[in-house]
Amino acid sequence: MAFELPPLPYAHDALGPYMSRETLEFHHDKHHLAYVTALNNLVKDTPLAGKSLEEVCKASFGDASKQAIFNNAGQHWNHALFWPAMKPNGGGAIPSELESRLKSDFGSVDAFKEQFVQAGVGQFGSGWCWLVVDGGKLKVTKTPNGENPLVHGQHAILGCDVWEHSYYIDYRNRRADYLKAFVDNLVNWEFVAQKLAEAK
Ligand code: MN3
Repeated sequence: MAFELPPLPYAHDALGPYMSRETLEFHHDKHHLAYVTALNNLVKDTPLAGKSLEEVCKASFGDASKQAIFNNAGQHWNHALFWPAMKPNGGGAIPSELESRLKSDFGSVDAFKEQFVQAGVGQFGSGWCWLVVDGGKLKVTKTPNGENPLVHGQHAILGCDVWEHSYYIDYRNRRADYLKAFVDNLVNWEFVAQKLAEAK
């Protein structure tokens, strides 16, 4: 069974003005699709064909002969988490259990948001910033390129794409403004809370 591009869980123009229709048309319909297409071509007729996306990520990470497979598998996994973690009119009230976990592990919701934005700003070049469950605690991390928390044994519950293709149409070089809009106006906190529940 080949990997497939998951449909966006909202209309392309639903995230404006924080993420435009044009960005989603390029980012989801072209960039994400290209990772899926490349991944299917790369694993075809190899022992990795038919494996789950998680298995392909773990089996290819850190293996120089499988770098291209990992790049595309990692990016497919990362984007599949990214799209449902946003919603129209997002970034509002945080479900109470998640909110109390953010407060206990970061001091406050604002302190979490600041760490998350700083992780994204501080990722030199392309990559991702994450909210993960690691050893029972919530932590903020960042990874380069297509790398993800999955291959480090962490459970990602939120990730933000800081590749330029994710923000350059709408924010040009203002990565920090994009990250602030993400945490304040785009995040689907109900989805993040659901991912936290699954991490237990
Ligand atoms: Mn991307």
